[in-house]
Amino acid sequence: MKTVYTCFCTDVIHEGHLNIINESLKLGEVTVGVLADAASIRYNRFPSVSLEERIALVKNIHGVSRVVVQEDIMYDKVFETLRPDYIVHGSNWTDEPMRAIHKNILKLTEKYGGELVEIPYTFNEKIQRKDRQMIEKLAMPEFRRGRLRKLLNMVPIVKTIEVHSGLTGLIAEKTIVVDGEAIDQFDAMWISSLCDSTEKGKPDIELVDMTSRFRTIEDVMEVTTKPIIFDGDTGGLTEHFVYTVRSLERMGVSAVIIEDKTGLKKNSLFGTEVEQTQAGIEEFSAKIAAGKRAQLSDDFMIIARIESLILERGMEDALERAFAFVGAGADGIMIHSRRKEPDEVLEFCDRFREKDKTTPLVVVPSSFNSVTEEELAGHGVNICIYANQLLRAAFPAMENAAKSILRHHRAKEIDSELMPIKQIITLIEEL
Ligand code: SPV
Ligand code: MG
Repeated sequence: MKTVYTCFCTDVIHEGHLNIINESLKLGEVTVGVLADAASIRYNRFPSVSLEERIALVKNIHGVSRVVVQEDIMYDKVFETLRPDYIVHGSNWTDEPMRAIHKNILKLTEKYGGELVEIPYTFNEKIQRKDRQMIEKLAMPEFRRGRLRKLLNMVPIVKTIEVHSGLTGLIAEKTIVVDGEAIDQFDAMWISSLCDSTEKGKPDIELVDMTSRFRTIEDVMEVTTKPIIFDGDTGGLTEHFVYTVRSLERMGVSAVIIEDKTGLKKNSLFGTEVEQTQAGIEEFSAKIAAGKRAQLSDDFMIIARIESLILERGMEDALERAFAFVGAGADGIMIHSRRKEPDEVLEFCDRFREKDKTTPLVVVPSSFNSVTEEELAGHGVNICIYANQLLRAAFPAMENAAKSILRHHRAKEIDSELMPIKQIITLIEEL
């Protein structure tokens, strides 16, 4: 009997999948691969049910002889180990990353033999509704909040991009790049105080109040499913911070990062060019402990950010603070620097990891931007935040458009650099 293999990357079984199984059964004995979580988040989205549940769903389908876990979205291991006579796949190859997968399967059938059988993709209103339900579920506070902790156990480094609006949220949510056979997308989003303030034409000095900051979170949440890390500045008064923790948890935010500064906060990238005061270890530890006491859910994280390197107080001070803040209950440590090179940050991470193997480490490589995610992960970093790049990309592009219109007294000259009108009017899908 011939062997047939098909892979499911889904949380629900609908008529499209049943059709694939029925067509596969006409060819031989059917093995179904269930795509592993880590591959699923790179290729598509975070699964809304566990791998075990997905396996059970597939096992229950009449006619399926065997279920295996497919670890990678590309089929190399499938061919090496199973050598199927037929690979059955939906014929939806028009966009990336499907095109890359198509290429990969064709390459492998050439090498190992076997035949790709394409089944017309079933897509109707009922299936579309199911798909939307899955996405909506991922966006719900209860489901979204705990996802950062899950990601920390799943990926070498949580790649986090700054967002400050619904539109930038969509970029973080949907941008996928295909590089040969590697597929990548961001894991999480950072609501930066710098970008949230700048977007509103305000300086980054805790002037934009929490109500407004929360409104930004809501705008992002409305159109995304990925977990959110909130830049909580200094956390404000401890008496206020405890309420902020509750509100963030309720909204479904995964983590807040607060920095050990006191008084008027200025952006860290000014360093010692402006007057900034670091909070005392005891004072800041008390704020963290109060936040942890106020927290209701298990999954929310309070991450302590250390400004000793920014304020040139030295490595020993940074390390002393890190261990003290972990002792006070911090769920993670962010170490910041504004040097051009990553050396001091990497040294901090190495020395921290000598004593603490588990507490998540967060790094924001804005000035030391030559460092790669892989290098950071190699030094024990768990979360890498690209804290301001989307806003810094947008401003010069918008200013350039404004100048061109002023110079030419019309908009024709800038048009070739702009998104086509057809694209902007269809960019946001209607329900
Ligand atoms: C932010 O993005 O607002 C940050 C990171 O806090 S930094 O601007 O580098 O201080
Ligand atoms: Mg900030």
